[in-house]
Amino acid sequence: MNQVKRDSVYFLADFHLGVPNKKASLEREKKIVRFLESIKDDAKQIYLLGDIFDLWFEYKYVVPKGYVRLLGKLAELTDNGVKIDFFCGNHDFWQKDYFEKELNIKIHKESSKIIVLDGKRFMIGHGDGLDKSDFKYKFIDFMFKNWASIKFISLCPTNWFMSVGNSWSKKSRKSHKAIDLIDLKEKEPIYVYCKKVLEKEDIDYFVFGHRHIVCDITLNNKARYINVGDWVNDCCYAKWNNEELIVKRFEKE
Ligand SMILES: [Mn+2]
Repeated sequence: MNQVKRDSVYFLADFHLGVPNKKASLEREKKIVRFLESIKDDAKQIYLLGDIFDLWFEYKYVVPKGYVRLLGKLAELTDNGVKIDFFCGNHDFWQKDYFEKELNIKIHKESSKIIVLDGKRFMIGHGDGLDKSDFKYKFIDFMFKNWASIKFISLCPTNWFMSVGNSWSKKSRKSHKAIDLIDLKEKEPIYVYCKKVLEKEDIDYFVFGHRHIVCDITLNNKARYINVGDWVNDCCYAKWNNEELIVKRFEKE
């Protein structure tokens, strides 16, 4: 058997599997699987930066239906030694231990984390809840993510919560659309956050999702803010090849 040399690190986000309907979601899922197949001999690490599912609420004994092609491919990758980390987004925050136990994928619930690759410092995460002074967001965040709410939801009938949850999730995406049209930079919350972090921290690359906008913005003489966009429209990803971080588009390169 040929020895494969895996040395690239990939970042991707916002697949939003499950919407807008089964057909479109399945098509997207197959495309993502083709992408994962294309990098399987090259990737040493994959960071999934959240909102992979449009709604994921995991119960003690039950997980949402569907997505078996993606789950199977992720299992194949980790079985073959590719490391995968999953940063929960605002749509798929309610993970328990299914991904860790079944797929050997590490789950992160923190809003961001600093990782070091080849001496470069990356701050990565989904991209929501970064600004701790945003009280409106913090309140909503608290309502849905605290232990008691999660326990309460898990005791509600599954069918009831999943249908309420799905319609909430659709609304949340619609509200996204309106703000996605704003100018980047000073009006872009993640950009503002990155600038603030740079006042205190030494970071080379900020990599986030959540905004459904692909961007690669220079922040100072070395730091960049990269948003990998979504797979509903953009199908982009960022690749670290040990020297540089490149943003690429799958099947349109
Ligand atoms: Mn999001």
